[in-house]
Amino acid sequence: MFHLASSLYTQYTKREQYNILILGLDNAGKTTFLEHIKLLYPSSTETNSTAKKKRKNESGEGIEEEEGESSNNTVKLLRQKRIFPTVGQNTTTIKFEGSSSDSPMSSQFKNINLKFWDLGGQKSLRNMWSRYFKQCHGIIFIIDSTDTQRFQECYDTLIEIAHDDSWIIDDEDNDNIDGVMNVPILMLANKQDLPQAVDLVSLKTGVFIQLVSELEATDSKLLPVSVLENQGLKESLEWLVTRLIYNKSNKRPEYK
Ligand SMILES: Nc1nc2c(ncn2[C@@H]2O[C@H](COP(=O)(O)OP(=O)(O)O)[C@@H](O)[C@H]2O)c(=O)[nH]1
Ligand SMILES: [Mg+2]
Repeated sequence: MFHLASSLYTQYTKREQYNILILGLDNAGKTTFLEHIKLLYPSSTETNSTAKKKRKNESGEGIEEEEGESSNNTVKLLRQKRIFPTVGQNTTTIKFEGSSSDSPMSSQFKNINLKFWDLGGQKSLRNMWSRYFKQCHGIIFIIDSTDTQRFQECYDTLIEIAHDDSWIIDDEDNDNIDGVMNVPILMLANKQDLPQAVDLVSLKTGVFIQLVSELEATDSKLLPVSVLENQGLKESLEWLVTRLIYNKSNKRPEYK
């Protein structure tokens, strides 16, 4: 009885927090994505070592920020930021809100925090990713739609993620003994603002044609976006949050 009462208390007084990994090859737009999310949801908090490093103004990592964050013009603000290749990780937590209160999902979108990890995408850093799989509730995989030379590498990297041994979890919280990736994966075909970007249909029928069957039962979606121009960002995030909520019984959120 006490247990039931305390879990009800937790559910109604605390926010659900979902951890999301932002993955993809280097130069795909992962850090730009995170920076734009921070501008779109100004309640964000940086909680990581990168932020401290940045304040100390050490070289080689992170973003230099400029004045004027209160403006609504997030595209312009984003362009003022200087984004360097990520060496460590950037972490940000936002209070998520649906874009429209008329949406049938809007009541479900209440009291949700999203914690993002932007991990370095260079080949040498990718073997670190799996350390985060057990704690994550969802994955955003960003693809540079103009980098046709590396589509195969994107595909191979996605398959490696899906078949990683870390998904084999057998403890009292999670019972995923069959080793299938048990979190939703949102693939973003980024840089659609550029004329040389490959469109969604060509992406789906090209190298990625096998992907859906390779991802097996995993909840997945491939959407076109321009992270820099704020095209498709809120819609993408809403898809992901809907799937995180749907997957709640598989992968419980943290309560904060
Ligand atoms: N044109 C265009 N450039 C983008 C977009 N997103 C990111 N970029 C650029 O791609 C480069 C790499 O971005 P970054 O976020 O550092 O990639 P990361 O290595 O995946 O973190 C930067 O020069 C960004 O300005 C986009 O949607 N459109
Ligand atoms: Mg980066």
